[in-house]
Amino acid sequence: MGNSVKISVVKNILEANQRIAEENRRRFAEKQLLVINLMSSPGAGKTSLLERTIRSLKDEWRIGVVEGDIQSTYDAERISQTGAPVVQINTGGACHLDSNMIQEALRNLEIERLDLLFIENVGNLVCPAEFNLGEDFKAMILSVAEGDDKPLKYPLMFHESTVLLINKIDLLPFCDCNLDLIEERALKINPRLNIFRVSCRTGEGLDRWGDWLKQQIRQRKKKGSES
Ligand SMILES: Nc1nc2c(ncn2[C@@H]2O[C@H](COP(=O)(O)OP(=O)(O)OP(=O)(O)O)[C@@H](O)[C@H]2O)c(=O)[nH]1
Ligand SMILES: [Mg+2]
Repeated sequence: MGNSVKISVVKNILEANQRIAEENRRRFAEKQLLVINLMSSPGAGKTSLLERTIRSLKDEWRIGVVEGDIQSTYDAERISQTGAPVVQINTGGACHLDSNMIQEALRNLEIERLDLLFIENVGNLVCPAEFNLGEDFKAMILSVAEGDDKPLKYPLMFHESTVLLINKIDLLPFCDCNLDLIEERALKINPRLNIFRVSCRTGEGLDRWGDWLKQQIRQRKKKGSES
């Protein structure tokens, strides 16, 4: 009996989240805006990737960011240095963003002026993957220092993501981490993953990621306003 009550509460939360996510998705589609939900454990390199990506694409495309953190405006300040419009969400303890928080944040962002919106989720390798925000797709970062066993231990995020960026490859000489093994394990969970090996420190691999992203923005515009 106790169990069934608990299950139904969780289900309600996820259903409510999904409903608002669909509203967000319709709004994004109307504007033909590509929206990417960026997830990883704390410190894997989400903000560093955004800084690099914005700087290399900003002459061609208009990019905005929603920053999700438990507290502080530190990441939003980093992003604003690039000149991109940014809104900070503080979850006040929650370990993930939900679609309602995104709906609120959109009040402070002129999305009609954007081609691409990144949502940097709260650093956490588990919970963010459970909550759709209305994005076109999810992208995740795994840094080599976290170890090549992570797809085995945290499969949901790998399963839900369209993109896997393996970051900090400049640190490979100092880590016991086998990149081929990460890819093999991740692809077993999700064969459709697009995988990029990158370093946000040296810039290695980021051109390929940037080219792929530009292609996605163009495709989103071609697709028009269907969600
Ligand atoms: N060596 C190395 N360090 C990196 C790389 N990418 C990021 N870092 C460093 O890793 C640390 C964390 O990077 P962030 O970009 O802040 O990571 P994050 O995922 O946004 O962190 P949270 O928002 O706190 O979850 C910083 O000190 C970065 O300079 C990389 O490719 N190589
Ligand atoms: Mg960050």
